[in-house]
Amino acid sequence: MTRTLFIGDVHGCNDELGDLLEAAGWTSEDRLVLVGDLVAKGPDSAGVVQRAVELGALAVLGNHDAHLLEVRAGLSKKSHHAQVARSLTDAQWKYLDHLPLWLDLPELNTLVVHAGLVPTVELSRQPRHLLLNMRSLDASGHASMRVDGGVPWASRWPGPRHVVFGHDALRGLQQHPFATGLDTGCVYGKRLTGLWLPTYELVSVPARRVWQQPDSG
Ligand SMILES: [Mn+2]
Repeated sequence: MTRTLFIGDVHGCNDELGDLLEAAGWTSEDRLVLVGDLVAKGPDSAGVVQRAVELGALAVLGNHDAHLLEVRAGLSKKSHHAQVARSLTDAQWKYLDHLPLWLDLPELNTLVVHAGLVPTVELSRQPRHLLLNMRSLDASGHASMRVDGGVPWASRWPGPRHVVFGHDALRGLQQHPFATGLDTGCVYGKRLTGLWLPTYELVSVPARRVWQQPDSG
């Protein structure tokens, strides 16, 4: 079976992405899947998207990728994202334009989403803003973007499909029976993490520096 390497939130950390591909022993015979938030916060968003284009990587849309598309559409004016928007080529925009909210990889019995899935809701009815932003389920089972006052949504995901996701750098690596969270805060100076399927082998590399302070949005 084709090996597939899933990689957590890159956030413009293109050098670390290269480091991780090398450390993992990824080759062009393998498949590559990015769990969203390719862009923003880090030093080289355009470089990350360019690498994704060139390597034929699959990816899902993250909240920051979505925000960048909104900036281009004139729906948002966040200055950092506007700066990133000016750096992208037409081919790179086209790649971001086509990112799905989730990926279904039946041959691996796996789903990929940026932030989370509400366990009680069927896939086609999952609200977009939750797919892009949720982190927890509160005591009543309602989805929440917060990390306090609730449990990680993935700890309640019943399977049988395994879900690979990102977005929750505060909690870091999450390994639940039917879900793996891969955002280990590279852009905050921590690590960039990958997961090989079907073996479930983890690989990670350190950030080259702190690119952004965690509380700065
Ligand atoms: Mn995110």
